[in-house]
Amino acid sequence: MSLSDAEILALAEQLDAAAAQGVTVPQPSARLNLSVEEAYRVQRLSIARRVDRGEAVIGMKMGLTSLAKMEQMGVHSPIYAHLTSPMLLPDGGRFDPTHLGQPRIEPEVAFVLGRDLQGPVSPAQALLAVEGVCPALEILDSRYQDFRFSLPDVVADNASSAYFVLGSTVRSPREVDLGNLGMVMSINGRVAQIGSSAAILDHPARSLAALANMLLEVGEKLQAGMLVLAGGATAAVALSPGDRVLLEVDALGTVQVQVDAEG
Ligand code: 0L1
Ligand code: MG
Repeated sequence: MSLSDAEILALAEQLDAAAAQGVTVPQPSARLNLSVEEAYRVQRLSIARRVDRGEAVIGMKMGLTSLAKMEQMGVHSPIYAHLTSPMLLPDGGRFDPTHLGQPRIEPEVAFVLGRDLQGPVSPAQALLAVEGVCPALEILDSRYQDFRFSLPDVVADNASSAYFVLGSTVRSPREVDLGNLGMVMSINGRVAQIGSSAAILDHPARSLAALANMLLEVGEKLQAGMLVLAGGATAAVALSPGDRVLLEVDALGTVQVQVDAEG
């Protein structure tokens, strides 16, 4: 049986409050038969609450795009979520982990759209809408205990989004072959993950096209100027206070972020 509008709104309010306070809540699927479609309605309503508080939607992300991520989280298809203005940190910037319950980080590639992008599109067509590409780090924080969730649960939770950082150097996708770029993520000077852009749905442009095509199903499109995180190339790594993270991507350059130390 489908959820009522009141139940969908109540879930959006609960997840929005949990994200704002850095606390965990029970998974909706523990007591409700939430479909993926209903979970996206929860996600959109929770984002609408942020917009009401003055945040702007500045882009979108794809999640669960690599085999490593799908295996890590026990789910089997890519998902999308929304990026809002306070989530974007400057390259080399820092964040306070005290309002995050269980932060993790993963290496990504990001796109800056030069024009609107509406599905249906192929990966090559999707790339034509891209003005720039850069390395990116995504900081995740699930609103569910121990990152345990079903696919609808994590969709409702805006795909565990917390923060993201973009590299300062943005290249044209016409200058770089994005298909198999080496990616090395180091934490406190030690290599934590090694991957390839090929792990992002086989090619980051495939992920971008998949996003545009999924949005078409709900009558939406990506807009010029939007930022798009194509997805993690490896499993995510848990962060601790004081950690310094550096991502190096072949041909694209670097991006860095630091977790504030405790006290
Ligand atoms: O960006 C992602 O791939 C996150 C998707 C949600 C699963 C997770 O919390 O890692
Ligand atoms: Mg991600």
